[in-house]
Parts: sequence; structure tokens; C-alpha cells
Amino acid sequence: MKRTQVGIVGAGPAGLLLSHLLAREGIASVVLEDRSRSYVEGRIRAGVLEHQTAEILRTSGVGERMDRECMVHTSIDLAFGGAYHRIELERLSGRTITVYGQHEVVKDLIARRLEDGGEIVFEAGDVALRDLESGQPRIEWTKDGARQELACDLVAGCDGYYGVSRASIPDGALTVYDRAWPYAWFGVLAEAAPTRDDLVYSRHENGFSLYSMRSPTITRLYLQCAPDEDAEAWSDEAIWDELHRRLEVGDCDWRINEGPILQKNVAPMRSFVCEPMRHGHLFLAGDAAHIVPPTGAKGMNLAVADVQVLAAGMLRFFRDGDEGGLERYSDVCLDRVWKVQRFSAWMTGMLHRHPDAEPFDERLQLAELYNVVGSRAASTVLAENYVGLPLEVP
Ligand code: RFL
Ligand code: PHB
Repeated sequence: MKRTQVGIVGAGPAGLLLSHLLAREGIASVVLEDRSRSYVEGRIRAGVLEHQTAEILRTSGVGERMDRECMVHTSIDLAFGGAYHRIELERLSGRTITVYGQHEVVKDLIARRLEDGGEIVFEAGDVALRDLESGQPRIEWTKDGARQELACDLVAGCDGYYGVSRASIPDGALTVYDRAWPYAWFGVLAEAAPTRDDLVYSRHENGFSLYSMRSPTITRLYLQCAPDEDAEAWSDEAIWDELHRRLEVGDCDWRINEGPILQKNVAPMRSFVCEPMRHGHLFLAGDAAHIVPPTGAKGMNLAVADVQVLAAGMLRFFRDGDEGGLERYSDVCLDRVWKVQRFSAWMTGMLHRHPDAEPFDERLQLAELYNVVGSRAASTVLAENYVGLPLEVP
């Protein structure tokens, strides 16, 4: 049977960064991923990196291409009531955000792990976790028709919301908190040069819309839609019409650039936390442990924060035989996770159109937005959360 120190399930940002951070400390790991390399490298998801997400990529030596190709933003716009309102992130919080696609982060991490001699098993089918409560957990999987087995000291479950890790924890050992939102995001990736520097979060009578970008030639856009919306039922013309309507508000001096639509999909919105983020020698990180609705741009950033705390705990365990960091892992992460849940739910509720909202609720929603942009204190709270709450790695 093969052996390693840390068995990692999932080659998303959480699993790959964990493997990279551990390797820098001389700790061996194997990453097991059920999809192919080209699939995970092409999966379009998040695009906004908090200050400290960009910083850990940089300081751990995988930020070179990011620094060359990213777009640093010092502000975002909120659009409502027929006007744009700028939130000056840098002036209010002293920090900026970095726009760089999650799939680019994933590509950079995979390239670096392989360059450093790291092992990532792609297309590892039927992953199963065994003996998690013992001192010698095992992971089994099928590759090229043969069942394989890996013995490890610790297991990291970084396999997202639908993964096998959380599902391997016995009933009753976890407490789950969740909420399904009554709407979804229709995401559009277009080959069109962005025509505005800032992201625009728009609250419109027809529903929320978001203007974002991936590169100087690619625009990323979202429309609030029904959870069961059929993306294929929307013609390109109907999509662009609705984007113009929701994003170009008031005496607008810009126009969204149209271009070929490369991808469209509907993503449901969910808030979810499981506690604790550990069972025996299995540690859950990223979407495997928590999901936030995307309005705060936090999912990937939370995943990156978790694995920084986890890598530090694992280092103390392997270097000093000290389990303190691992014992505190779940509490340290959950404290920040709940603050980020609060922010994501607040942004979501403030900007979306609720199917059963009364006129009174809508006036309150607008008052909330006017309060945010009219008060320096309230704008600062938004800015501090958006650029990322401090992360103390114990
Ligand atoms: P991932 O990226 O889902 O990676 C998990 C990996 O595990 C693999 N896997 C398995 N492998 C082996 N065996 C199994 N049984 C397995 N089951 C699954 C999967 O194939 C995958 O490769 O989780 P991770 O690493 O925790 O990262 C989390 C982020 O991906 C996620 O939070 C973000 O994408 C959320 N998100 C955003 N986050 C941000 O920080 N900023 C954003 O701007 C942002 N925008 C978004 C988003 C998510 C969105 N969708 C699609 C829900 C925008 C959208 C539309
Ligand atoms: C994105 O660019 O995909 C993006 C930006 C901000 C969000 C969510 C997604 O809040």
C-alpha cells in the first residue's frame, strides 16, 4: 500500500493550495481528483481575490502570472435608484481586490505542484475514506479500472459541496445550518472587452445583475433568475437586452460591450455551514464545509483562508507532535466563516429582488442601500468585508 502524510481529496483551490503550502514545509501529500486536469483547469467560477488571498499566492511563490495578468481594483459600484454609487474600497479600508479567474489560480497551482514533483491523481473514481477515527486513515479509489489504496496520517476533505468527504462522516457527528435562496444566478462569459473599470452590483426592479470581467478581452456578467431557469431558453439577444436594462441605469455614460457568448449557466444560491469542520483525522476545508451565496465574492477566499489555518496546524503536528493547531482548526475557521456568512447574506438580501417582497420591504431595501452609500461608517463596513476580514493564522 502507498503511504503519504496527508491525503487530500479534491483539486480545487483548497486542495491544491493546501498541497502546495505543505510541500513548502517538507510535508508530503497526494491529491485525488475525480475530474480530468483539463476539466478542472477550464471550470469557470470565481474571479475576485481578497487582498490576503492574492498575498498568500504571492508569498508562497505562485503569484507571478497573477501579478502579470490580474486587474487590481480600488473600488466597486453599487447601482440602484437610477444612479451609480461608488464604494472606494482602498480609501475606506486601505486595501484593494484582485480580479483573476479561479481557473487561472487552479492552473498555476497544478503547474507548480507538478513542477515540484507533487502527485495529483486526476480521474480518480469512487474515492472512499476509511478508518477516519483511527491513527491510520486510508483512502481508496479506482484508476484505470484498478482499485488503489493510500495510507495517511491525516486526510483533508477539499472536495466541494457534493464531495465524498463530508458524506463519510457518520450521521449525528455534524450539525448543519443551511438556507436555500429563492433565486439563482444566470452566468454569462462573453468575448467582449470590458468597457468599465469597476465591478457593478445592480439592484433593479427586474432583479439583481452583476458586471465583472476576467481579462482585457473577456467580460463576466450575471443576472438574477429563477432557480429552475433554463439557460438554453434564453437567446443571446434576450440576454444582452436584459443586461443593458439592468446595468445601464439613469443618465448612463457607458455601454456594455457585446460579443460572442462563450458560456452560459444557471447556478443555484445556497448558504451552508457544517460544524465542526473535523471528524477524527479528517479535516474539511472550503466548499466541503461551507457555501456562501456569491454576492459577496467570498467562496474561494474562504477556501484559501481555511487551508492556511489547516496547513499551519498540520505543520505543528508533523514538526513538533503538537496537536493544538489541529484541535483549534475548526473553531478558528468557523469564527471567520460565520462573519463571512453574515456579509454574504446581507449583500444578497440587499441587492436581489425577493419574489414575495411587499412594497414596504422594497422601500426598506432601498433605504438600506442609501444608508450604505450615504454613511462613511456603513460604506467602511462594506469595504472592510469586501476586501477581506483579517485572517490570523495561529
Ligand atoms: P471546489 O473548487 O469545488 O473543488 C473541489 C474539487 O473536488 C473535486 N471532487 C472530488 N474529487 C474526488 N472525489 C470526489 N468524490 C470528489 N467530489 C468532488 C471536484 O471536481 C473539484 O475539483 O472547492 P474548493 O476548493 O473548496 O473551492 C471553493 C470555490 O470553488 C468556490 O467557493 C467559489 O467558486 C465560489 N465562488 C466565488 N468565490 C469567490 O471567492 N469569489 C467569487 O467571485 C466567486 N464567484 C463562485 C462565484 C461560485 C459560483 N458558482 C458556480 C457556484 C461565482 C459563481 C457563479
Ligand atoms: C465574478 O467575476 O465571477 C464575480 C465577481 C463578484 C462576485 C461574484 C462573482 O460577487
